[in-house]
Amino acid sequence: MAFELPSLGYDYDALEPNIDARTMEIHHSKHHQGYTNNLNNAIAGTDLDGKSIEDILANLDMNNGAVRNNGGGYYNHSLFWTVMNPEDRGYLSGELKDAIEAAYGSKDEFIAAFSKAAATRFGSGWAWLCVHKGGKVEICSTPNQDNPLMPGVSCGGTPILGLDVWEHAYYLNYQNRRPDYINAFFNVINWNEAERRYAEAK
Ligand code: MN3
Repeated sequence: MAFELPSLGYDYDALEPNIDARTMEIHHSKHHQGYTNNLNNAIAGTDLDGKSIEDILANLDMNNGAVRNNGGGYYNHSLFWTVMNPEDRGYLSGELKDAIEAAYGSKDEFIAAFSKAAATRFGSGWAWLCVHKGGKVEICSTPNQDNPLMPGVSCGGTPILGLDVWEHAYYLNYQNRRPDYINAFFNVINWNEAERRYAEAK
């Protein structure tokens, strides 16, 4: 059974002015579609065909570049669209708020640490907030389309918030101003979804 490009769940222009419609359209319909197609091609006829994406990534042969890059790309973007929401953003609350304050002191200090991880990722990659079994949260970042579900990658744990810092995610609107794009991301985070993922993964 082939993977399918998930719907955004909102319009391409819904995150304006924080993320522009043209960027969202290309990012979803071209980049994410490409990772999806290439992942399907890479697993067709192999024993990975029919497995969940989480299972494929957790048991990944890191030397399998096609599945590593495209499986990561498929998973990472699928998560990314859900942790942004134009209408029902919610706010940091509940158990996730407690876990973030335990690890980073305050929401503002968490935002500063996450922003630094995103800003200092050299080249292309992602910044993540992950949860470990037991509920401890940790910020980390990965190069390219790697993610913490993959064996031996970065901080491990389950990602519950992710920010794409590839240039294709922001260059049309922000050019080389990655920090401005990172700041804008905090205007559109769907905290309800992050909290749901936290409760599921802890
Ligand atoms: Mn991307």
